[in-house]
Amino acid sequence: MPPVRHPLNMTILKILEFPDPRLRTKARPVEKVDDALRQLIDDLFETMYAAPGIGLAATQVNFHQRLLVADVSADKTEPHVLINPQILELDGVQVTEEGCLSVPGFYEEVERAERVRVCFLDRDGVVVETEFEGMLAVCVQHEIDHLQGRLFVDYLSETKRQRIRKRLIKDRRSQAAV
Ligand code: GNR
Ligand code: NI
Repeated sequence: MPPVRHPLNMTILKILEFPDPRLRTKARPVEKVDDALRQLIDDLFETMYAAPGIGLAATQVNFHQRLLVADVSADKTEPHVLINPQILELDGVQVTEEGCLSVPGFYEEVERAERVRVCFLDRDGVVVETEFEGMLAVCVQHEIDHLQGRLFVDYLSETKRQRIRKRLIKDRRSQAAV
């Protein structure tokens, strides 16, 4: 299926699903924040909002550069773009039920830091240093994991991960048969 074209030249991109080996790719730093990158950022938002999801890493759409978007607000009015994010400090602990657009239909508790201090470039290429907390901190840690080829299922037991893996492969096989 071709990608779905939207007004204003936005595109909903195809999201890779576990256990696709491409999700294990370690992203390289973005070298230049230009209009082509901003087009991809718009497509990431369009894809994330359409899913719907609260975050999306470039890795999930098979683009292997350090770039993520997030919006955990209820009314979807607080978009965040992090280019070349680096974690400076983690503190506190929180456990939340996580899901992932690349692991559709599965939700499991994961322990993360309560607060994360990060340095990144914004969509104009300006260096920003900020602290995120609560759900936004969970989301940013989850997305930075994607950029390193790590998924939330990696924090689960081998048994649980295998069960999820087999179920997703089976579901996809039956979808393909329709
Ligand atoms: O939409 C998403 N919801 C979510 C819920 C709890 C913890 C993390 C997330 S991120 C996820 C979207 C996604 O897969 N981002 O990579
Ligand atoms: Ni995810």
